[in-house]
Amino acid sequence: MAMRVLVTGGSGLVGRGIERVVKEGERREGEEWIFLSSKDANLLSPEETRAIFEKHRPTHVIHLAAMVGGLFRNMRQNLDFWRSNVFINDNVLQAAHDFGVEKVVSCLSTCIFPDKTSYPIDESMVHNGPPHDSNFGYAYAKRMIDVQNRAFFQQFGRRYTAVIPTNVFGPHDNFNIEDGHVLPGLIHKTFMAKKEGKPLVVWGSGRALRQFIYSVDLARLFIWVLREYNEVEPIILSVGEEDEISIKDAADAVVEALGFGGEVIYDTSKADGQLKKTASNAKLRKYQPDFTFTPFREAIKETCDWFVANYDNARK
Ligand code: NAP
Ligand code: GFB
Repeated sequence: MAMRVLVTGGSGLVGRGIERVVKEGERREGEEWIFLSSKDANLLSPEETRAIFEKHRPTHVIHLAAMVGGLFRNMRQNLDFWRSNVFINDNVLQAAHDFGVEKVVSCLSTCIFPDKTSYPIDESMVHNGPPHDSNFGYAYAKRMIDVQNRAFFQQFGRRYTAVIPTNVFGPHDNFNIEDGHVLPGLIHKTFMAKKEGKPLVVWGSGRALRQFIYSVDLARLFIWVLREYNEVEPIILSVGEEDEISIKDAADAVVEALGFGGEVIYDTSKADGQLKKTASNAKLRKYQPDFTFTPFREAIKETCDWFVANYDNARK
């Protein structure tokens, strides 16, 4: 029987990427894909969560809905990130089980790994020590998804799993400068600096290292996981260690993409967060040796072009 896929968090950065690739050909004959926003159901409410599962009776779930933010929002709201995400995750996973959903693919993040760790980080290390202090609320809430998946398998034989994306960027991101992630923040700030003839202020030293994955590439890998990946253990979805770049490299790419010619200043009074969280994609490569990622500068250009063209309606 063809899948009926419920995508929680379908209106966000990752959800919109999945919606795009589904519409562009990934959807198979007879499949139904339903993309939810919080207007369809507030997943903090067990009743609203059950009602939306009752309404759609999905066979599969991609669970993206979460309270999400960049380094600085996490540093301000660790309790909110913990509570909201634990409630949303428990409501969704329990409803999936109660309504007999065959498979759920949830979402962790490479920023939830132990702060003190050897490199490269791999999937076996999720619980090997406390996460970085900047986002411990979010990190522990996300780790509980993995705990719950293992418990659902042991107690009920459920094959619920999770992916571990690295930092994601792309169209439909949250471009809010205070709350968002680094790339949308830099795109928004560079756009404003160019318009106002002011310097671009990059926060931190620019020395922190990150791996970035384009939302459209992540979307393709997500659909492959939904269809083909059958482990309960999570899988890292990231570009390779060799594609890790500095925040300065990222800023330079945004400056080039937007044609900004002004001064770039580094405000070192602002935190760098984790200096590195280098993740290995060896497990992904074992399954998908030929997958090709969009070149970073090409993806940045596409994202900047989208932002400029959709400035009025973008989340910012
Ligand atoms: P996003 O753009 O902020 O989207 C969040 C989504 O969750 C939105 O669709 C939002 O609905 C929904 N949502 C939030 N609270 C909700 C609630 N109470 N009830 C129902 N829906 C709710 O986030 P994203 O970047 O796409 O992240 C998607 C997933 O990827 C998350 O699980 C996140 O932890 C994970 N992830 C993201 C990154 C990254 O760099 N962005 C990296 C690793 C993992 P509304 O549109 O109605 O607000
Ligand atoms: O994407 P980001 O906010 O989160 O990146 P993390 C923070 C890094 O970018 C720090 C620098 O080194 C900042 O100093 N940075 C420079 C900026 N300019 C800016 C700017 O304008 N905005 C922002 N936000 N940063 C997050 C976790 O860590 O990773 C979340 O806190 C989430 O939980 C996310 O999982 C994927 O990569 O540091």
